[in-house]
Amino acid sequence: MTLRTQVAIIGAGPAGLMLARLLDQAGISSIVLEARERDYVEQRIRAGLLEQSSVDLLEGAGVGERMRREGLVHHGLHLQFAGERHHLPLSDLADGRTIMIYGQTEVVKDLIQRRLDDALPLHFSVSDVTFEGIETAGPRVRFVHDGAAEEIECDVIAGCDGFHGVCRAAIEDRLSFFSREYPLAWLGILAAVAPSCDVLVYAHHTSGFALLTMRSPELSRLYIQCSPDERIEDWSDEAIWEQLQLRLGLDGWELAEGEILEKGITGMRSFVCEPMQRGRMFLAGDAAHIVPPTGAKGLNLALGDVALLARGLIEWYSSGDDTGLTSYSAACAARVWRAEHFSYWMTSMLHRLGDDPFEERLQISQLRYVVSSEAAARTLAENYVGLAADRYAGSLDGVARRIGQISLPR
Ligand code: RFL
Ligand code: PHB
Repeated sequence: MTLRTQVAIIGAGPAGLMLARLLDQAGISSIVLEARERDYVEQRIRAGLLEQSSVDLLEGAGVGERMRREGLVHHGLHLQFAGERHHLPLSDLADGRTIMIYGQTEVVKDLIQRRLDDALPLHFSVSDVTFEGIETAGPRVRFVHDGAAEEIECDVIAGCDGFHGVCRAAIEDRLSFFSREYPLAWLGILAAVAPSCDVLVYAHHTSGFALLTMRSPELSRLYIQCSPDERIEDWSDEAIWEQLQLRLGLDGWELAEGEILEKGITGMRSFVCEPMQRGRMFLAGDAAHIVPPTGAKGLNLALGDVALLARGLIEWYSSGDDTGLTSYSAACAARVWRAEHFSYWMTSMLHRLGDDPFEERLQISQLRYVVSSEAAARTLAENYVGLAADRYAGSLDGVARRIGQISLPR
C-alpha cells in the first residue's frame, strides 16, 4: 500500500516522537516508523536529566503535565574528590536556570500516549526500512509492517533512528565523521531505594568515577566507571554496591542500598557527522551525534535538534522560506560541538584514565579550581544547565560559512 504524508519520521525515540508532536501542533502531517515494540521503547532506561530548554519545549508541546507533577527540580549538584564533597549552586551561577530529573522513559511514554490519544500514525515493529529519491523533491520510504510491504510518499524524511539506525548509513558517502572512542564504560543500576542525597553527586575516586542520581523519591540511579570489555553477568549485586560504597563513601554520610531492579553496561564515545542533511533527508539526535554521558547532554541535544528542524519545516510549509531548513545543520553544529567539548571535558576530569599519577594530579587541580573559582564554577554550571541558544549567535555565522548552506531539492 502507498501512504502519503508530509514528513516521514524514522525512529520513535525522544527525537522522532517530539518532532512528530511539534509538527502536529503546526498542522503538518507525519508518519512515525519504529523498529522495536512499544514496550521495549518505553522501558529502555537511558538518560534522566533535562535542561531547562528541554523542559520548556515539552511544556510548549503540551506534553509536560506529568513531568511538572513528578519531575524533580534541582538547583545544584555535588562534586566529590580527594575525600571532600563540594556543592555547586548551579542556578546561582547560571542566571537562575534549573535542571529537572525526569527519566527518558517517562518522556517517551508521555509522547507515545499523546500520539495515540490523537490517533496519529505511529507504527511499531517495522522492518526493512529503505529509501528512494532522497535527492529529489519526492522521496519515498519503503518498509515492512505486519508482514506486508508498505511505501510512504513524502516531502521530507527525518532520520531520528539513533546511532545504529539506517538513515545516516543511507547518505554517508557525502558526510564527514569526527569521533573519539574512550577506554571507559559506565555500569548503571536502577535501585529500589530512596536517593541518599537530594542532589546528584559526581565522584572522582582513585578506583574510578561514580555518580549518584535518581528517578523519583523512591528510585535511585547509580553508575560506576568500568572497562568497556566487562560483562554485566560478571558483576554480582554485592560487588556493585561494594564499589559504589567505596567511591561515593564519605565520613558522616551513608549510601543506602536496595534491590537492584535493572543493570547494564554502556560504552562511551564522542561522534559527530557533518552536515546533518543530504537532499530531503535530515538527521536529528543520536543518528547525527553521540556524547559520553558525563555531561548529561545526549537527550537534550536530541530535543534541541528537533526544535530547530520543526521550526525550519513550519517556516517552509507556511511561507515557502527554506532558510531554516538549509541552515539547519549549521545551526545544530554550534550547539552540538559545545556539548561535545563539555562532555569530553567532564569525562576527562572525572574518570580514572590509567595509572599515570601525573594525570590524576591534574584532575584534582582542575576540580579544586572548579570549586574554588567562581569563574571556573560558572563555566561548568552554564554548560551543564544548557547555554541559551542566543549565546551562539556569534559562532553560528562562522560554522555556516564553513559547512555552507545546503540547498533543498525542488
Ligand atoms: P534513540 O533514543 O536511540 O531513538 C532512536 C529510535 O530509532 C529506532 N530505530 C529504528 N526505527 C525504525 N527503523 C530503523 N531501521 C531503526 N533503527 C533504530 C530505535 O529503536 C529507537 O527507538 O535516539 P534519539 O531519539 O536521538 O534520542 C537520543 C537519546 O536516546 C540519547 O542521546 C541518550 O539516551 C544518550 N544516553 C544518555 N544520555 C544522557 O544524557 N544521560 C544518560 O545517562 C544516558 N544514558 C544513553 C544512555 C544512551 C544509551 N544508548 C544509546 C546505548 C544509556 C544508553 C544505554
Ligand atoms: C541520569 O540521571 O541517568 C544521569 C544524570 C546525569 C548524568 C548522566 C546520567 O551526567
